[in-house]
Amino acid sequence: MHKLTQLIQESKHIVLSTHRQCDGDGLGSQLAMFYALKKLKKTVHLINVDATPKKYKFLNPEKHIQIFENDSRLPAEIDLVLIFDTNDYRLLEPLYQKLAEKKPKFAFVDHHPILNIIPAPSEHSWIDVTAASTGEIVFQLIEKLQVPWDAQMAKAIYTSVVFDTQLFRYVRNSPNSHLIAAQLLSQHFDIDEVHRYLFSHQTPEKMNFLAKALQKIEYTCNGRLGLIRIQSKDLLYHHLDMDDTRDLIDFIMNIDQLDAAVVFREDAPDVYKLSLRSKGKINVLPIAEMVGGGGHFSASGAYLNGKYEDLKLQIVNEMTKLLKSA
Ligand SMILES: [Mn+2]
Repeated sequence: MHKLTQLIQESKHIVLSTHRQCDGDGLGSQLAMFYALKKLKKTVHLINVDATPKKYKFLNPEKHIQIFENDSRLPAEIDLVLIFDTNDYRLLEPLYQKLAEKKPKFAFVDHHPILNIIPAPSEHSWIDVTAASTGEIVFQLIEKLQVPWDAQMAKAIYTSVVFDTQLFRYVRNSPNSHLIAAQLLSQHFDIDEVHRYLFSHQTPEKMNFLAKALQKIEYTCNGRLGLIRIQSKDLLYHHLDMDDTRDLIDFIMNIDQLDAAVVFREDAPDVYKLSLRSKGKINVLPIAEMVGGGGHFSASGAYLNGKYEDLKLQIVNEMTKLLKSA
């Protein structure tokens, strides 16, 4: 932590980014750090690899974040790149390679376990797998940098915390999420607005989609494993985008009898986003990693290429082995 704060203090031109298909944690971390670094008079660029989902509109991301395309011009000078909520550079391609050509220092600020299949993150990185959100690490970083808090910084970190803990349901057996949230609340921002946008921003179309999807859960492994397939045409039909499907898997994990769940979302013909969830001591990260993905102990995922029936067979087999051994 000391090394990283020193590096930030020494750097003048800083780029902040997060993983593709960004979420509330990565985005909140990125924006809070943006406001903090501005106060330290740094030149700061927010560059992401894809558009911010519309439910984060309350944070005004379009005001600050530039979307990187293959022909995009990068800032002329870059001393340091801070990447939030992942330590997997593959989730920032093709931006990562383009940034690397400019030879800046890279640091990942993250709470995901380090994967074996990619090179270890740079020495400046700060990775704490005990943190329930990346926002909690950024909170400490801002404290270390001694930047005074304001309402927009607090709101951004609060967004990170409540998004990743799902309103304090997944706090990893630590009081930190609550303690940090309590400190942030002294900045008087609209917390109801944050909760509403993150968790209640549903539409009739989304509810119709959910109703249909929930009817199609396949139960296997004596009812312990639930599986859903989302096809592109389902999203088109209901006028939804990919981010609208994100909470489906967490929703089905509320089914008491389930120990684990699998969602396959079709992103293109024969291209699937796989999501895995588990409860208790069941670790789904190795399965995601085996097929080229990553994530957390009980929430992981991967991007897969292949025929649905083949992919399903492979993943259900692995999940069945895992559940039987647990
Ligand atoms: Mn996170």
